[in-house]
Amino acid sequence: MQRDLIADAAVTLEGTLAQLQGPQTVDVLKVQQAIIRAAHDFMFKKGLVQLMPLMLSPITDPLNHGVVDAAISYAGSRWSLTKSMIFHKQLTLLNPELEAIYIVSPNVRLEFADRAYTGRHMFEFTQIDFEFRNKDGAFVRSFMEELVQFIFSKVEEELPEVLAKYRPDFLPEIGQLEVFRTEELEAQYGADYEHIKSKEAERPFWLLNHKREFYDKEDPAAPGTYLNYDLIWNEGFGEGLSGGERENEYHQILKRMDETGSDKEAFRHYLEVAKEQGLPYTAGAGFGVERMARYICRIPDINNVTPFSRRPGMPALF
Ligand code: ASN
Repeated sequence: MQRDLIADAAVTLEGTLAQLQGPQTVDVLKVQQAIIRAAHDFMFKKGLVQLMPLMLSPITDPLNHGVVDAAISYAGSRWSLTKSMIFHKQLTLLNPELEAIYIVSPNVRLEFADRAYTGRHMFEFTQIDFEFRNKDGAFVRSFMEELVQFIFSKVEEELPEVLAKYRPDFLPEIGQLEVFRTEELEAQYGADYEHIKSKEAERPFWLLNHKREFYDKEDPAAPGTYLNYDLIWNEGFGEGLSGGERENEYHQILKRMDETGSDKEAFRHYLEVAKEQGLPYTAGAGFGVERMARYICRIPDINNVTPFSRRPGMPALF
């Protein structure tokens, strides 16, 4: 996306204060609040138990792209700021009393400056992250469809004046979303398939099979493909959620770690649990709160969704 004046001015005190005090910021904050309240309500109704967020951990999400390492030494250990709580979700479900959990999870991902103007990246953000034991991807996708519909209905009911400003044509009906596969879209549209399809689509859609982190399960029926899924917002807003069924068998995790070049030593306790006790079979996903607010309010640059600039690779004053 193009650089815009407000965004560039955000590194000056004047620009920072303009964003902090602007009316759009208040609208967006109300939308985010409505999203989180509705998500809590929905999760409670569906019986998911809330886990408090952890900001520091000896292991965290390796992600499928490089970021600046955010780690500190403390108590004789090396701790990373959590990029997601993926492993904590899976480990928490070792407790036999828990079937499903969720977290309102602040994530720090110190992206490089090449992501400064994608419109979709901030170097810290919040995702609502959830995980089910003994459920598959199809279950998680229909859970998410119901959740998005519930959130959209609440936003429409509670904030009609905000929606009238940004989305007078209303939010789309969710129902059952169309499902595509990465390899199909790539064959049809070329390398930029996700962006092109996101711009063309009239409603959000699912995109299956990304080659990603070692924890997303490889399809045993079709090795080399993965049982994961992204929810892609239409109108060009792009990825809003990612999730998958998880690798839980020790040898398969090792194989996937070899393929992705992961640091086995850093994950030794996780691997020990997988080997000695066995990890539960789980599936889940997480969606970005700021990205959903950006979609609802049709804001081109996600850095205008926050009162405090968090643009990748760029300084901020507060
Ligand atoms: N929340 C995502 C998941 O459940 C992981 C992530 O944020 N990278 O798969």
